[in-house]
Amino acid sequence: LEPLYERLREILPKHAQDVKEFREAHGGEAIGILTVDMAYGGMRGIKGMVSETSVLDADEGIRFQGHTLLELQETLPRGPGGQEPLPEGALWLLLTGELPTQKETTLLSKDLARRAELPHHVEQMLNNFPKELHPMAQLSAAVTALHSESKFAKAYATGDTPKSKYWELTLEDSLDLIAKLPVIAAMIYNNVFHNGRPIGKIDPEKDLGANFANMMGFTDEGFVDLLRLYLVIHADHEGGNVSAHTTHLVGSALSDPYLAYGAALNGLAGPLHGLANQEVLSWLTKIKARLGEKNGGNWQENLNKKSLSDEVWNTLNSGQVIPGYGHAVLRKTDPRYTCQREFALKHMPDSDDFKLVSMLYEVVPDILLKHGKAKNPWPNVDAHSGILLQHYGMTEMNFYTVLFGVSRAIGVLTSLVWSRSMGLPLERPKSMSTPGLKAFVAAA
Ligand code: NMX
Ligand code: MLT
Repeated sequence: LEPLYERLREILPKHAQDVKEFREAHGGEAIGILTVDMAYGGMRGIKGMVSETSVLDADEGIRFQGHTLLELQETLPRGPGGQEPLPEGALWLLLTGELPTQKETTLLSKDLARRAELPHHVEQMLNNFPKELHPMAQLSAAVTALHSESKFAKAYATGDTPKSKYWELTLEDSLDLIAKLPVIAAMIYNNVFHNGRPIGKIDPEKDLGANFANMMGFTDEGFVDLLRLYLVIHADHEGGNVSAHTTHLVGSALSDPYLAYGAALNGLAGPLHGLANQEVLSWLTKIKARLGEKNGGNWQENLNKKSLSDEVWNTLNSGQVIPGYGHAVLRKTDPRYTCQREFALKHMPDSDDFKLVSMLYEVVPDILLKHGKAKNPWPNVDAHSGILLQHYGMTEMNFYTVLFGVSRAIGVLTSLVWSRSMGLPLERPKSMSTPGLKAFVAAA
């Protein structure tokens, strides 16, 4: 992987110097105001951290190093016979800010295949977990246990590793972890849902998505391509979301990438964050059961805007959120939703599940607006992903967030590399108490 390292040895120190000069010239300039509501309101809208890999615009959606997802679908190298971008290409782009060539992407695929093996104790741990333990809990525990492999932690412990070396050690651990995640995920999938079926061997000639799909027992080219797309679009969503922010926060204590990402996965496992993809599928399943209740399970016959509106209102009136809708930053339809919709239009236009999801798209935003609470009534990434996986036979919905977890590592760990290269310090914002805030306001 020397070409990647060489490129980064040019790019990252130059960037760090640029940041140093920028801060010397403009470090004292204000970039926003803080209000009492922001302190109570989950810090929404506060520009309080730097993340170099991607930026989210409320209307346009995410850009990876300046590129929209649509641009990446057109420009990133694709897998053999496939039409979707390779996650390795996204990884290269997020790390360097440059679109990789096919050759560079293949180099990365081969390098990741080489790093994929798990230590025996992690395999043993995964094989010992009870099937009932949620796949996300298994994933986060296994990632944390990979701490035993950390080159960063070992080098730090020697006491004579200069700070200038931190980013390279972080990168080494990050690449190792990104390579091992599909193996861990496939073991969890096969253990929990397929009686411990062996995952087989990684093929060094294949890309990460193809190997990942094959280890879980999927060989259909359509599924492989979907998985590649899935791993690209979930990879990064700027720095403030729960999983990215957690990686940044824990990593800022110089905990190694395994410890930082293990913590992030515990946040991704929450229903308001990554678990929403599972919640969506379970909600759709309940809707279908109710629509089919009175006519022998034939829910399709009762699928219309009126019956769906009733379902949506029932969910809201029982005090639950509509999973897959709303967002803390986005104020329009998530482009990650749109590109999955395009995929469905291309590959499964006649699917009944797709019809259901499409009709919800016509019904839910108006209802959420009438309901009057959600600031964003439009669908996010999680509203669509489950039915695509169902279409290709991955029906086990409590595994879906694990796929998100395999992907998210690509963005947040590259961001961690950038953070270490800039020497960003321990994150430690100031908190206040309510009496303190009241006193502050009274004195102002
Ligand atoms: N259905 C019903 N109510 C909603 C929804 C929704 N989809 N979205 C927001 N609200 C409510 C929210 O619960 C809050 O109510 P209350 O004042 O009673 O606490 C109110 O609207 C204002 O919330 P917002 O400011 O619009 O949203 P916030 O930034 O706090 O939260 C989400 C963002 C994404 C957590 C929220 O929209 C939500 O719970 N959505 C459903 C879960 C989901 O799809 N999560 C996945 C996000 C993407 N991801 O992968 O991480
Ligand atoms: C994400 O991909 O992390 C979600 O859309 C949540 C967010 O950005 O806040």
